[in-house]
Amino acid sequence: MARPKIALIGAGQIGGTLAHLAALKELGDVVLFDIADGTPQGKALDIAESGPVEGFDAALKGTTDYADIAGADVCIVTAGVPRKPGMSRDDLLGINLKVMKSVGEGIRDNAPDAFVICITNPLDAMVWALQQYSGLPAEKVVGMAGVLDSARFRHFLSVEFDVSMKDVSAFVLGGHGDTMVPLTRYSTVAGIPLPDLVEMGWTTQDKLDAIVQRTRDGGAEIVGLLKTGSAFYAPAASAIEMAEAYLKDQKRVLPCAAWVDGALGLKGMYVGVPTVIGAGGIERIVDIKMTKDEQSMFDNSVEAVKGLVEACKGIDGNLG
Ligand code: A3D
Repeated sequence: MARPKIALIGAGQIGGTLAHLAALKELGDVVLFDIADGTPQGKALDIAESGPVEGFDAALKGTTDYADIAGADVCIVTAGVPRKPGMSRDDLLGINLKVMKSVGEGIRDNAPDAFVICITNPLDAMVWALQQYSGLPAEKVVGMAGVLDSARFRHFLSVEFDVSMKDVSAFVLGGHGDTMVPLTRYSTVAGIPLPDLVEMGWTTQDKLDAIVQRTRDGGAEIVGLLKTGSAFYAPAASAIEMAEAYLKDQKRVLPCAAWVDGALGLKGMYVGVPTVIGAGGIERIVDIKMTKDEQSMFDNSVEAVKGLVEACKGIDGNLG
């Protein structure tokens, strides 16, 4: 059987890291696409030349021609611009919406059967626009944010508790922005929920609140340190986890920005929710129950996402 084909649209910081990880994990052959001629070709060749050392079997190709992504099984989209210090994700909306139009049309015309993972910010609005522009089925177009936000939460918790990150599971819902909702009740160490761990004296409520806030600000913390761009190692690893779940039909339960129509009281919108990813793409939305407080935080986040989608419609009247 031929190897799967993975198309990476955008060969910048995240795109290059995605290509490297996909090759190391032998997920398939990789096509790196970018409009900046030379960058995708250079990165593809550089990674391919690491193959004999790492011992992976994967072909890598860099291109500026959409025809080269033909028949891709997975497309991961990072095309656009990232944040600089002082910018919010929402400041990127106007520029990146135009990018989503050209990328959506490129995928529609060349890889209409792909599972598409969007990473470009502001995430929830961009994945919605990408689905609109590409016309692909909603269950095949999804945004990466929840896996990353949960990974940041898990990392901070594992440091606080001095336990392996493997034994910490965490749950972050809502839009990928300042209003995201880390759910402590559904986050655990080896199955023990965080509120119980506070009662057991493993941490204090104040420390837990600070970790929740640091998770919300996780992207800005990295932007502030790097000064020239935003996070790329953990975002790439997170998207690769989603791609692998699809390619290997793993039925992973992962939080993603997915199209929700009916579950969690929502009527047709993209927002971060727990999903099941398998060969069908987003196969299920996990319709969890929330407390009153959690619901009100989630509603607040949903409203923020709706505001961004309305802003997109204001820029391009053909959307919606
Ligand atoms: P960067 O290193 O600038 O790479 C972006 C690439 O996109 C560049 O190589 C550009 O040449 C290319 N590009 C621009 N326009 C087009 C186009 N029309 N077609 C194809 N390629 C194009 O950025 P990055 O890789 O650091 O970040 C990429 C995106 O991911 C940004 O929008 C970030 O804000 C976003 N991001 C999202 C998360 C989430 O958790 C959702 C995390 C980190 C970054």
